Amino acid sequence: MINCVINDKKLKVKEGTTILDAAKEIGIDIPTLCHMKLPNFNYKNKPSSCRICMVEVVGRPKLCTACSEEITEGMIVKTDTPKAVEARKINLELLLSNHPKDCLVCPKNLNCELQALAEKMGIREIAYKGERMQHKVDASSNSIYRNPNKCVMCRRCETMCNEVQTVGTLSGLNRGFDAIVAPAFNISLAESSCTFCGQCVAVCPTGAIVEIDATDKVFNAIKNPKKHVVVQVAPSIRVAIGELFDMEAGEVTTGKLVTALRKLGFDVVFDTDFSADLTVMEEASELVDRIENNKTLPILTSCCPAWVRFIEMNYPDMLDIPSSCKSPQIMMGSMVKTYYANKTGIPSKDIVMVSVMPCTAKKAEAARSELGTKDIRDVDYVLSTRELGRMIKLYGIDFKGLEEGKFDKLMGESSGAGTIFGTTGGVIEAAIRTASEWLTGKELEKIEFEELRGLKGIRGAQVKIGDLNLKVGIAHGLGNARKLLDGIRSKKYNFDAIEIMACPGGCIGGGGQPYHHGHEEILLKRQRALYDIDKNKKFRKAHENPMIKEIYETYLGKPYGERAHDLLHTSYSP
Ligand code: HC1
Ligand code: SF4
Repeated sequence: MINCVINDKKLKVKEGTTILDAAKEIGIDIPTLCHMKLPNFNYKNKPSSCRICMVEVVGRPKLCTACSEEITEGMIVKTDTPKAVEARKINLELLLSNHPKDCLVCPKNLNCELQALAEKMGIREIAYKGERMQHKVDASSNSIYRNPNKCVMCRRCETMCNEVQTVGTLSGLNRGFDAIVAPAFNISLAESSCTFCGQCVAVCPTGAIVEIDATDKVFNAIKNPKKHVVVQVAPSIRVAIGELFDMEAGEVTTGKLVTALRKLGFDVVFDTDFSADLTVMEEASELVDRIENNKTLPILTSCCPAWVRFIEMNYPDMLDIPSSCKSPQIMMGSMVKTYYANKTGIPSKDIVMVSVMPCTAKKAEAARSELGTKDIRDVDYVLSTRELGRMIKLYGIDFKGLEEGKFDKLMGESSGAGTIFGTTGGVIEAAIRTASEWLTGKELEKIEFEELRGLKGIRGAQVKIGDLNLKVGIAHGLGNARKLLDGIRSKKYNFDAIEIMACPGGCIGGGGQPYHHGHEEILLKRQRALYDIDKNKKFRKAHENPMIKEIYETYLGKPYGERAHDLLHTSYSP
């Protein structure tokens, strides 16, 4: 341990601790804009680009940046001297001078870390006026909107895209006023290698990278008397949306969410947890088929669209591995436009299917040409958790005080298996609960597969199913997915079944979720809440869900059968 003094307070810290982290240990919050570190998820940003965290080290003529400077034995640090505070303020003023001042209409209004710093540091006028950078905005994709004029060059997005996700779409270009973070040669995101995972969106401190907003389109559909608007909510929304309404992370808000959606005017509210159960039925059938008939293994889960785009672009030779199952969001859309349309007699052309997803890639997934026809899409519009939050606020709905509503019957009941889809490890655990009982013909003694849980980036476990030792691999974050796929190619890894989710943590950490602003505990609370919901569910295996049984008996026929194939499966192309 190393001794130091910060603002007259003595403390001991571990070797390698930065001044910023040491100060945090004793409750001193040094402001910063570029800093980003999530130890459980094993990532941190390149330090000291914003130069907001200036502090004085006694005996040194120059100030230093607290995020990059490590504590040394006997170091005396002062974070609150006029010299340090003044330097921080000047650096912030310089950033603000080159920033559009349209906070009132910015998508990040009240969520912007730059705005919050300006308020915290008492900025009341723009000190340096004059020239400003001028870049074109990029609205080329269905998912992500880039406005480089709001970029503060903190490079968090670049770190996420290159080091965590290893996609390599975003990097620093040009110098001086022309400096931006953008795809190579400044091509548009739609033309680039972007997977639309939205991890750049999740960490951008300003409004430089945000989701494409679909709220107006959804309001217009709701207002249109000729349209019947059906909405579905993804598993991880219910444990995160409360954060937008001053509730604790991980507070379960399922019933309030349903009531809020009805108040907004949606005609029918279905649960993506139901279609996650449907996915389990199909995916577990496919797994059993591949095992029993010696077909291609490993099987890879295919519900995460950023991950699907990643394998299509980077591993085109491995496209026989992913399951052919559509994702739960698309399965729901497909069932609504067929099964629900048949049952109700409402023509599918008059039904608008809206999804609320924690994810920006789900917007791009809904637009994939093979998922529907030109006129009748499986899913029409996708809202992020944040967009739904804005809609609820616009209508002045007191979310916290809402009574508990219930999903509509036909596709609203789910098992705990469907719910845990929202966390890393949950999709494969859900599939194994069902596959295991089908393969052995026996009821599981223990439903929870603890060995598949946790947050390690790449995990492997052996699951005993009768005489079979199923080798299961799990990766979350595309960088880990890359390592796993490379390991399969090189035969370093030998798995039978694999789950990959593009976002660190799975959908709980999706690019459309309420901003966690670097508080890792938020992701952990969301994860715990999903496992709690599962624990308290009446049914915990997809094949026991009575609504799932009914849909197969009355409409789909056999799982993995002909009609199920038509409606619930897809194919991939490089
Ligand atoms: Fe997900 Fe999924 S779990 S991909 O993480 O398979 O987005 O929550 O809806 O489709 O069910 C996301 C979440 C979500 C799908 C399901
Ligand atoms: Fe990179 Fe994901 Fe952002 Fe695309 S969405 S630029 S892949 S971090």
